[in-house]
Amino acid sequence: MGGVRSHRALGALNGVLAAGAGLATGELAAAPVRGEASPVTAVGDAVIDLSPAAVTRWAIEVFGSHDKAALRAGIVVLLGLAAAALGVLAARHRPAGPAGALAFGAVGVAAAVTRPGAGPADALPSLCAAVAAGGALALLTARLRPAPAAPPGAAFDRRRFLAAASSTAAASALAGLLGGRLRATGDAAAEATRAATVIPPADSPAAAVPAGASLDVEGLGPFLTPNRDFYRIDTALRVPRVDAAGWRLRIHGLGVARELTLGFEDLLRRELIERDVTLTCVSNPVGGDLVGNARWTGVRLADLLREAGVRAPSEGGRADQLLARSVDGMTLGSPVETVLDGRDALLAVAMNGEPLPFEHGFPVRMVVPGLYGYVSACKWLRELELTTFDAYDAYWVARGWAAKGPIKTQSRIDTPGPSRSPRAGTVPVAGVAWAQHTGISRVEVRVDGGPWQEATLAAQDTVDTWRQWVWHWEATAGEHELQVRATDRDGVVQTESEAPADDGATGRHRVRVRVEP
Ligand SMILES: Nc1nc2c(c(=O)[nH]1)N[C@H]1C(S)=C(S)[C@@H](COP(=O)(O)O)O[C@H]1N2
Ligand SMILES: [Mo]
Repeated sequence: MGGVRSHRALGALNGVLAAGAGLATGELAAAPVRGEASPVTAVGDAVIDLSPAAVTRWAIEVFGSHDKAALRAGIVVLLGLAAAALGVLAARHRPAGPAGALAFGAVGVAAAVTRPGAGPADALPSLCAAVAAGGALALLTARLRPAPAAPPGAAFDRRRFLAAASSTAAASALAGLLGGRLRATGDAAAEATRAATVIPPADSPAAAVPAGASLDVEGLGPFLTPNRDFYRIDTALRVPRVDAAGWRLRIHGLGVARELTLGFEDLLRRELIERDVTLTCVSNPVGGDLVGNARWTGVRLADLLREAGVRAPSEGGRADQLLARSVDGMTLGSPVETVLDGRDALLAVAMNGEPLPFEHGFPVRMVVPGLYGYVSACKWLRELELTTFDAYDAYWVARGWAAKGPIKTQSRIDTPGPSRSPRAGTVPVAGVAWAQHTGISRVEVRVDGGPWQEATLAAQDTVDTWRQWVWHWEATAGEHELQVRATDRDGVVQTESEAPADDGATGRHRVRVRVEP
């Protein structure tokens, strides 16, 4: 009986080894095609696209900026389990091995060729992966049987099996390493264009951040979020590495009198403005950290649209939606009226004084003060199409999110938190509040549901940025609940009703704090 069980375990091992061979071959074969065609990336991207909104929402909430790594790991684990089962099956019914490998390959091919910008060549990596996995499984399964010349009733040859298993593993490791090396070389070309990019000084620089905009309170982040700490939300399993030299932006569509096509250098030669804008994700839960503030440099989007002959709906223009498309097929739609209303909507080329990091959209992204990222902040931009909200639902809108996404007034307590227990006495309670393009006029804090107490506001940079605040609490020992609310410069108080709405979460941030005697 032990023989049967160990045979089963070896079958499972075969499946896992064959899957490894397939994945490594897929990575290697993707190198000359394109990164997006690698089976795991293509299937992962397709899973993201096909997932119901509730699932992606959950993934962003649970994994935040690590949702991609979690998905990749999930796919590999699931594939490993399925491959182990296939290996066990193949040990009994040999044809099941190649048949199963082909089935997995078909899923990879289907995912890869339906990705935005895919060509027929995108099918190759998954095909190669299927052939490698099927071949490896057939070979390893055969080794679980007695050698052809063995006397009848002989057990299988352990030594021959181990030799086949270890050479499969070694060949996979080699193919994987080579694939990784080739990909690094391809990325290096895009990295070189980014490294060579010199952003000219802005014609309209941002005013210096007022000295009083940053409060010196421990636990409060910097006023400008460093690029490496800036939150990242997108559906790209593999960050696009766009070569700026070949990049083009096309502006066309409804009501466009003169179509425009611009290269990266064309943008850099135009009038550049520099502005501080706080970006926020619609998925940011109350108290969450999917919000960041940066100094962006770029071209005024309104200038380009006017040049193309675009008019706002209030001026008789026919298009009410500006649809941005990225190189990875994402679509984001902003109201034309908002983009042309005089605010500093940008095609940004720099973030905090350096070319956009690849993760944040190199070479060019959109930034519109006052709109959530999913309806404005297109990264790796390649096309701007003028259309209507009736005619086209952008990516997230088609998945149940609101078509229009003005940012809701919010406030957050950054210190103290559940993880730091202050001592009784004067405790600074501090955080940030934002109401982009309107500005913050007041922040209040209360303890244990008591009366609202006015916090001290840090100096305002611009109405498009968040504002830090601090309140000095005479804390007594014990468990307490702190709560915060902000008021915008129109006098509107941040709503109390708690809703994880499809147009941005509302409610007030509460923090439980244990004060030590
Ligand atoms: N191409 C592309 N652009 C995108 C997205 C995306 O998935 N793909 N996500 C949007 C969303 S939902 C947000 S909140 C912002 C986040 O920008 P960041 O990652 O630079 O913080 O990018 C926006 N731009
Ligand atoms: Mo977002």
